[in-house]
Amino acid sequence: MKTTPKTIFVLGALLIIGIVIVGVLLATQDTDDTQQAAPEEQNNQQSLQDQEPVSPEATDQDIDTIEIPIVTTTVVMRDDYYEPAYLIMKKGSTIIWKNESSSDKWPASDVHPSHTIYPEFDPKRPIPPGESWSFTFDKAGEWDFHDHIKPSITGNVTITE
Ligand SMILES: [Cu+2]
Repeated sequence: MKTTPKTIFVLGALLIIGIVIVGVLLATQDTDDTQQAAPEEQNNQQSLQDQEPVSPEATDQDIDTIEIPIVTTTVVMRDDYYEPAYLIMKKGSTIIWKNESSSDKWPASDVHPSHTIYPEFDPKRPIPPGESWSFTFDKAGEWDFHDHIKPSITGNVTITE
């Protein structure tokens, strides 16, 4: 093809027509809802992908915010230990102290022998083998306890608000 002014004119006209067609197509796409939604979807997918690496942290936060329920649970009093000896419960929860040992038991709040830290947390009598004593914790705090007859047996109950 010879490079004549006519050829340049034709090529220029084709170029202008091409630019106009591309411009019209782009303008049509901009007003098309489905085409506008696509970038948002990609953004959402991108943000979900961005969140994946932090999901373990989110799980930790979930664990931190798990609500401790109000429960009634049993602490078995063995000859030389509590089972379990450490508990975490919500205020209003109840412990049933069950004596499955061979001798009298007397679970009570520290401090031995006065039990003044949580005075109500004290049956004020021995619990014979095979019997139980229930106590409902209505005060939040960390309460150490012991066996009043054998004070070397100890435990702790944490009561949350
Ligand atoms: Cu005591």
